Amino acid sequence: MSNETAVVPEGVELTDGFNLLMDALEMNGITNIYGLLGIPVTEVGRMWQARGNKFYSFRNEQNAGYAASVAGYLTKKPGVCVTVSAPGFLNGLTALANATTNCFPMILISGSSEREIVDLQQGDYEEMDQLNIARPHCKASFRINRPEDIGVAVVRAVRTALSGRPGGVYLDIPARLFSTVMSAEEGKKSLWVPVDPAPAQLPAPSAVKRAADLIKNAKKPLILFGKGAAYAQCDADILSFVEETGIPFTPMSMAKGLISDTHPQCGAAARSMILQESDVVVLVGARLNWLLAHGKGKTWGAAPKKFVQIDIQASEIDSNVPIAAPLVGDIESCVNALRAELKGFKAPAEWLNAVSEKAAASRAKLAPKLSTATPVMNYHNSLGAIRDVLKNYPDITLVNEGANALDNARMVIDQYLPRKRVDTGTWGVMGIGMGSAVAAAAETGKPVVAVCGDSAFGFSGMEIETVARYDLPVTVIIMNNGGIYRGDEPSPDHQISCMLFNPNTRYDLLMESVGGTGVRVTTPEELSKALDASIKSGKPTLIEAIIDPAAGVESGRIGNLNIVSKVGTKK
Ligand code: FYN
Ligand code: ADP
Ligand code: MG
Repeated sequence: MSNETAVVPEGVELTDGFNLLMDALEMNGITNIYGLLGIPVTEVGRMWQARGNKFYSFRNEQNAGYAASVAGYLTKKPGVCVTVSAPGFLNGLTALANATTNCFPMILISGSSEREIVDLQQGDYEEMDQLNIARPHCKASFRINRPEDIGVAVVRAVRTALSGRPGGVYLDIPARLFSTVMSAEEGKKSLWVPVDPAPAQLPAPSAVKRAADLIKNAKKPLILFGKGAAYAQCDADILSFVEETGIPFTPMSMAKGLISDTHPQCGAAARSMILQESDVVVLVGARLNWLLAHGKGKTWGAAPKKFVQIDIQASEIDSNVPIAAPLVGDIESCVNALRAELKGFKAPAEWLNAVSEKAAASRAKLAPKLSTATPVMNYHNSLGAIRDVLKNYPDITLVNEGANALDNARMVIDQYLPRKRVDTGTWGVMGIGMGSAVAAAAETGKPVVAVCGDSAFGFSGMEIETVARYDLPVTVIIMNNGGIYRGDEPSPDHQISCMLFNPNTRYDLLMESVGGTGVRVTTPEELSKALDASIKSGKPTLIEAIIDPAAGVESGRIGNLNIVSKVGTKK
C-alpha cells in the first residue's frame, strides 16, 4: 500500500492533518480537549481554540488525562487528551491505563516521531515506539499515516472507546501528518460519524429467566451497584428496579447517589452485615475484584452465596467465583428485562427491615462523632462539618482522594444524585483530584468540591494554577494531617521520617500565589463557614483544614493490604 499522499492539482482548496483531526473530533461531539502542548502538537491547541472550542491546558499530562477520562465517565462521549511525544505520551498513558481499568471512555492523542526514524532507532527528538508501548494498557492502539485515514481512525477510536466495556484508546500521529495537505473536498469525503457507537446489548431471555428464578427464591437478596451502573445513565430504571422489588441495595463508592444514600432501601451503613447475610447478590456493573474481596472469605460470610451478575463484558463473569446467573448485556437492557420477569415479586419484608435497622443503628452510632469537638480537628468532626454544608448543595460534584480522607469521606458524606462522586476508582489512584475537579467543573458547569488528603493532593497540586487560570468554581479542601496516613511518625536520627511532610506547609498561600483564594481553618465551624462561602462565591478556593497528626490509620480501611517485615531491619 503506497504511503504517498496524492499530489494535489494547482488551485484546489486544501485541508491538512490538523484540520481533518479537528473536523473529525467536532463531528463526534467533542468540544473540550484536555492536554499539555508542545512539539509537535502545539498548533492543535491554538487551532482548536480558534474554532471556538475549549482547550484545558494542564501542568502535567497525567492530570490532563485524568480529566479526559472523567469527562468520558460523566458525558458518555470519549474524553480527549492531547500530549507531546515520548515523556508527554508516557504521562498521559498512566491516565489512559487508569481509564481502561475504570471502564471510562477516553482517547489519548499523542504526536510521535516519524516511522522511518523510530523503526531504525536512529535517535529522533523524543523518539519512542508509542504505538506498541500503549497497546497493552488500553482497549486499542492505532497509528494514522495518511491524512485521508484520519476520519476512519477517529471513528474507530470513538467506537472502540464507547462500545462494550468502555475504556481507553490510543491514537498515534507522526508529526509530519499534521501539516500534510490534501484536497479539502476529498478530505471532507473521508470523514463520517459512527452510527450507534455504543449499541445496546440485550441479554438472552433464558438468562433473564434463570436470574429472576434465583431472585424469586431468595430469602435475603441484595443488589450491589458499581460505577458501571452509574455510567449507564439509566437512573430511573434502576430506581424502579429497586423499589418494585423491595430488595435492599448498596453502592460501591462511585455508584453512591445513583439512588440517594438516604433511601430507605439503602444498606450502605450495614455493609458487613448485608454482604455476610445475603443469600443472593445481584451485581450491577460491579466487578468482584479486590474491592469486594474477590467474592470470597469473611467479607461474604460462611453461608453459601449465589451471584447474579449483570455486565456487558462476558469475560468478567466467573472472574473470581462461580456466577450462578450471568446476565451479559448492557445494564439498561438487563435491568429492564429483569423488571419484566420479576413483575409482582417483593423481597421478604423482614430482611429489608433487618437491613434498615442495622443501617440506622450504624448511622446513629456515628452521628455524635461527627459533631464532637476535639482540641484539634479529626476526620470525623471535620467531615461532619463538610457533610452538613454539602447537604444544602446536592448537585455539587464531590471529588475525593487519599487514604483516611477517602475512606472517612466515603462513609460520612452522603450522595443524593447520580454521578456526583468521583474518586480514586478501581486502582485507588492518588493524584486524580485536580484533573477530576477540572473536568467535573468543565463538563457539568456546576461547583465542585475536592476533598483530598495532603499526600494525595501533592501528586497534582500544581494544577491549582490550572483551576485558578480557568477561574473554575472548584473548592479544594486539603485534610492536612502532616503526612502520609498520619503526621506523627517518629523520625530516625538525623532524618525526617519518610512518611512526614513539612508540618508548616501553607497550602492556602500556594493557592493565593496562583490567584485563587486560600483559607486555613482549625475548627469545624471555620471549615463550614469557609466552605459555604467558597461554594457561594463560585471562585477557585483552597481550604487547608488542619487535622490532628495522630488522626487516621495506616492505609485507611485497607490496612489489611499492608506488608510488614517479619524479621525487622537487619543492620
Ligand atoms: C458506611 N458505614 C456507615 C455509613 N456508611 N456507618 C455509619 N453511617 C454511614 N453513613 C459503615 C459500613 O457499614 C462499614 O461498617 C464501614 O462504615 C465502612 O464502610 P465502607 O467504606 O463502605 O466499607 P469498607 O469495608 O471500607 O469497604 C471496603 C472497600 C473500601 C475496600 C470497598 O474500603 C474502599 O473502597 N476502599 C478504597 C481504598 C482505596 O482505594 N484507597 C486509596 C489508596 S490508599 P461495617 O458494616 O461495620 O463493616 C493508599 O494507601
Ligand atoms: P465498581 O468499582 O464501582 O464496583 P467496577 O469498575 O468494578 O465498578 O465495574 C464496572 C463494571 O461495569 C465493569 O465490569 C464493566 O464491564 C461494566 N459496565 C460498564 N458499563 C456498562 C454498561 N453500560 N452495561 C453493562 N456493564 C457495564
Ligand atoms: Mg495525610
